[in-house]
Amino acid sequence: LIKEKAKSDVDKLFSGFSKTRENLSVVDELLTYWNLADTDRVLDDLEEALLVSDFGPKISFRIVDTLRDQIRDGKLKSGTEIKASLKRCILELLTTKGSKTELQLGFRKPAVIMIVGVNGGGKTTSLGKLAYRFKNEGAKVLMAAGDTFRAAARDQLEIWAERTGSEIVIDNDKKAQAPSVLSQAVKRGKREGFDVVLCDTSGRTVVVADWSV
Ligand SMILES: Nc1nc2c(ncn2[C@@H]2O[C@H](COP(=O)(O)OP(=O)(O)O)[C@@H](O)[C@H]2O)c(=O)[nH]1
Ligand SMILES: [Mg+2]
Repeated sequence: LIKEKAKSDVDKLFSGFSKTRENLSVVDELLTYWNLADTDRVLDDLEEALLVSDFGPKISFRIVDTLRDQIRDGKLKSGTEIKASLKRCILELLTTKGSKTELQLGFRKPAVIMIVGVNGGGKTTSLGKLAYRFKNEGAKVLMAAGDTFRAAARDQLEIWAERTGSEIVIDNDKKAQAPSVLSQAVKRGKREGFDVVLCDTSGRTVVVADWSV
């Protein structure tokens, strides 16, 4: 019964985040059978569960440190209390706004942002999120489809441009080269008074030497 109740609590908190919820279901197991002697192991596992659920290292460490302090001070004596405290920590993070959430574009127009990183690391998705954020702040956004390696990458970026109401520069030529697409985009950004040019790239892999911008 306790396990079921705990599961429904966690489910309520994380409904809508299906991947995250799946990863966090391990927290249920961890805390249901928690006892004081297991604290270090359980907190390590909890930290891992938070990390794979996209909480980010800084936030995950902060949450686990808070719980560790509360356990050490005798404020939390059962798995249920730890779970309640975990919920409070997460809710607090979600509801308190940081003071520095505003994105700084710098003084030159357009600001050029190039997203780089390993293949599949979330570059294009992050670019879409940035575009959404900049649009909401009233900026005129231009995207540059600099991932010329994967044909589908352009389509993926086009969808983000539509979703966010951004303009996009694409070179549909099969032999299109990333530097040429990006330079076309920056030139257009200058000419047409865009506030920001968001450059997508193909990232890099160790096995394909020239798969990079
Ligand atoms: N869980 C999770 N998945 C993400 C996140 N960002 C992107 N993804 C997923 O990771 C996969 C690769 O993302 P994509 O943006 O195409 O990566 P890219 O190859 O670096 O451009 C996609 O299935 C995305 O939905 C994130 O922050 N969390
Ligand atoms: Mg991509």
